[in-house]
Amino acid sequence: MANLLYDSLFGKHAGSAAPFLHLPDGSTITYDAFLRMAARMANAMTDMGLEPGDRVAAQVEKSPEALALYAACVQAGLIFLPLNTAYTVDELSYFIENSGAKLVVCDGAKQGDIAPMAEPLNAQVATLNADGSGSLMERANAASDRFETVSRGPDDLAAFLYTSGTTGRSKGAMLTQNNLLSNTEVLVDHWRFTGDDVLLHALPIFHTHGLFVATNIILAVGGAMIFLPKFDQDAVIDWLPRATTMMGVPTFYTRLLDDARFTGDLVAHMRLFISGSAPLLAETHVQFEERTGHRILERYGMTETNMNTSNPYDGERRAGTVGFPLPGVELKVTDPDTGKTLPQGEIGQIEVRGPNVFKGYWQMPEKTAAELREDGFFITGDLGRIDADGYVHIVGRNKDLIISGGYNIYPKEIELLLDEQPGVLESAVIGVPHPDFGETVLGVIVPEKGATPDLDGIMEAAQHSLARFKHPRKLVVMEALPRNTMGKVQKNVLRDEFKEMFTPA
Ligand code: MLC
Ligand code: AMP
Repeated sequence: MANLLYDSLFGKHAGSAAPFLHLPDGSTITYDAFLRMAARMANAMTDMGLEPGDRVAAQVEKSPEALALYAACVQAGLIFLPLNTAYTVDELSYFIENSGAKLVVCDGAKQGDIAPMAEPLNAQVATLNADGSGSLMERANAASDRFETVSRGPDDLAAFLYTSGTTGRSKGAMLTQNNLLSNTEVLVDHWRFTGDDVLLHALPIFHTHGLFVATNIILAVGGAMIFLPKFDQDAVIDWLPRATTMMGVPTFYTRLLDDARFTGDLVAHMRLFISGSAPLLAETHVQFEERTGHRILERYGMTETNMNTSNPYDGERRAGTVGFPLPGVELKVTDPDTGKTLPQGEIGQIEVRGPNVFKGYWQMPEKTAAELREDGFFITGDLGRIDADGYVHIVGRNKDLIISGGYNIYPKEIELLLDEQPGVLESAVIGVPHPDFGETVLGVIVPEKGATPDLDGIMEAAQHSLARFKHPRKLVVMEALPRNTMGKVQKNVLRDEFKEMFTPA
């Protein structure tokens, strides 16, 4: 048996001197060098006693070595579990425990905090720093650059990506080799990627967008990536002339449009700009076309499903829509109460089915059953409609979720923390419009009778427990939360009341 994901993305480039990664210092890593580095890492992990099916949790800065760790896991049949570098040690301990990770790879600076937490969970710890140094690479450098690829079937798991839930507990979305590969193949075709493409990669590599959509596509076609550690406006503008394509969250595009150096001339040679992970405002789409002559191609995806829909490559890329279901993906809009398909044009919940849809949540059969129907349709939690021409519009969310700069934030997790703070009776966390991040977090606090909660102290508590991007940008105090007759907090009323807090009219 082969290892289809490894063979299709990585193995076929063995020995190739073609450039894979262009780095900010002007150096280039070829496919061959990258694959040999990955093989060494696969050997290092196998030598540490890891076996196919074991989970490898990685909280590491973006670097060629970090990407090679993904390749090494695929080659060795290990399940790759990338984690946001912003997560605190508190957050991390849950992922390690829940996934049963056998190895945690982290930055050397965090080893002192992570090792004592990992040890009782029987997880080994190895380090990988932003500059590619660390104990994992020491082991790898001493190992052979040949590794016998472990056989894997299409239904075997390739990765766990954690996504938060409405109850505040994160769920590990189990993605199979075929989930990833089938989606990559469709996207390569749909977006016309070839080996001549050079993708400007400024996204993080711990999420679907930067890891699977961007990287897998380039690997599949043998193209190259300009691999920037993060979205740095100056670096992006410097490197754009050498790219053919770019993928980003809407914040990338609004930031570029705010920069006078971002002109039509700078990007006249570009083939394609793609946006996703959060809604792209129609006005951004229009402004972008006016400035550059390019129409951003917007697509819609999720951690659990990879990409579901896309605007067309040829044909009209319609602003404010996410285009059509991708080949092989079925999409329907249903009544949230009955699950029945609604007539075209009506707003309902979006459900999708296809080879892209994940296998379920790790060790959470009830949560899986609640969202993944027996017939294979996944209930996305997004609300949308299909217009007369078949374009899908996302009009809202049926889930209590905030998307800030492309990062998902589940209010419940923050509310649980706020509710525990001294003097706080209850709280509500909402997303309000933000000019840079699209939406941002606002915490509404109701004090206990006679109490005056210490708002600075509360923010400090958030800093300790929660990743920076989840921190409320502001806390406001109210006497009571608005509730409906059933006693449910009316977040829509709060959202309306505070909608101009960061974007005054
Ligand atoms: C950083 N900060 C954020 C933030 N990113 N706060 C809220 N939301 C975010 N997204 C914090 C920083 O820690 C910093 O804290 C402060 O906000 C300002 O930082 P910045 O320098 O302006 O931010 P920057 O580092 O430039 O990051 C912004 C960003 C980044 C938009 C470039 O967040 C990003 O790359 N987002 C992409 C996320 C992504 O890839 N999503 C895909 C998910 S997959 P301080 O301490 O300085 O105040 C998915 C499926 C699909 O959704 O369909 O694709
Ligand atoms: P994640 O769980 O991080 O993968 O985020 C998935 C969610 O991001 C989806 O359920 C949508 O709510 C949102 N999303 C992704 N792409 C788009 C888009 N193009 N427009 C609007 N929302 C999007």
